[in-house]
Amino acid sequence: MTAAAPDPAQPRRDWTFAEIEALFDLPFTELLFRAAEVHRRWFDPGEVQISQLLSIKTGGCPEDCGYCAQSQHFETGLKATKLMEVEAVIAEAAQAKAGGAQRFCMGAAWRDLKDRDTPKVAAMIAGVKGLGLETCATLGMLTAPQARALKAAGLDYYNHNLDTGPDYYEKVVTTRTYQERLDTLAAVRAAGISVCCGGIVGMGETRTDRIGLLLQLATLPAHPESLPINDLMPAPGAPLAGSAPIDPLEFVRMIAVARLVCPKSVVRLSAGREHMSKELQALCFLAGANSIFVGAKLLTTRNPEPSQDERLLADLGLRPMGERAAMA
Ligand code: SAM
Ligand code: DTB
Ligand code: SF4
Repeated sequence: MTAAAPDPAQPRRDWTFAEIEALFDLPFTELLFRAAEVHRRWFDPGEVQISQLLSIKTGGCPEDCGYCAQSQHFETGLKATKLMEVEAVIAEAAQAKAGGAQRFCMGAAWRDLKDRDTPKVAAMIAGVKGLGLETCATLGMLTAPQARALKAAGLDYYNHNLDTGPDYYEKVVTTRTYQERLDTLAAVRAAGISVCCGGIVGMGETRTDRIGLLLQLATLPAHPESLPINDLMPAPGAPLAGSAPIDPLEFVRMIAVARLVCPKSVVRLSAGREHMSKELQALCFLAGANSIFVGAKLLTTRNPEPSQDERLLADLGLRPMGERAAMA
């Protein structure tokens, strides 16, 4: 019996380290050209998906992620808060929608979701969904029944990042394993929730670690529907805050290679735009990024002002994803 031919309509999931390394090694303009070509094959390159974040429970997190302002292991000066009230979250989501957000992502500084908090979070999800927004949450680890409960409440996406390559992971966080991240991703996928999974660069990792992260993402049982690439937002007091910043062209390469290895994923130019020039962001869109966070705040750190982002999208001739279809 001969093996079934690969389906050209489906993205490859058999990438190797050497193949991804070879993409990084391409001359910069050749890499961008290829990524831009693939971007056009799967998406309208004039469109950008627009998400907005809200921290529904800030700080005091028991995990020790070395990049994070919200870990209780470090003195970052951040004030911890309790889980927000449902009505307050829905009011913030309504404002986000009025400001042009298509998806509303609720983030909590938790290691894992507690069953006692699930009904309240489910009510937030149902309320946000009721406004006509796509819903996303990032609440730490989930069990399979919790993932099903969130799906039943109307959760469209779950964000759970692998953060970096497996070899660098223990330099970044010691309170959980890579495998635990993969287990939550499997529970999310099994519940029928779309997966938002990516990582962070600029944490002192090497290109080998960045290739390691993309290799993991590109060989998951299914590619993430949403793939955020975050540039570290240094949180004073967090151990990785003093990492040497990533070279801007290397950041663009990371976006371009993500686009090539996960061609159908919506690649988000995620945290870090606040310190990026509009020219650098333009290169990222050319390299295949097609999503951003809007709103002056991410979870705890700054994002560009809405007026600045409106200007950016207008200057680049980019429009919100699906807007043209919605008007037709
Ligand atoms: N506590 C949950 C977790 O870690 O899965 C959800 C919230 S956590 C803040 C969501 C993601 O934000 C992290 O996985 C990490 O990739 C990203 N992140 C956190 N702090 C960051 C920073 N200072 N710069 C860039 N990305 C960051
Ligand atoms: C993701 O990949 N990036 C977002 C979202 N998913 C949850 C978080 C960025 C956080 C940046 C640091 C902060 O604001 O605390
Ligand atoms: Fe906690 Fe998430 Fe921050 Fe890690 S990234 S310390 S799990 S809030």
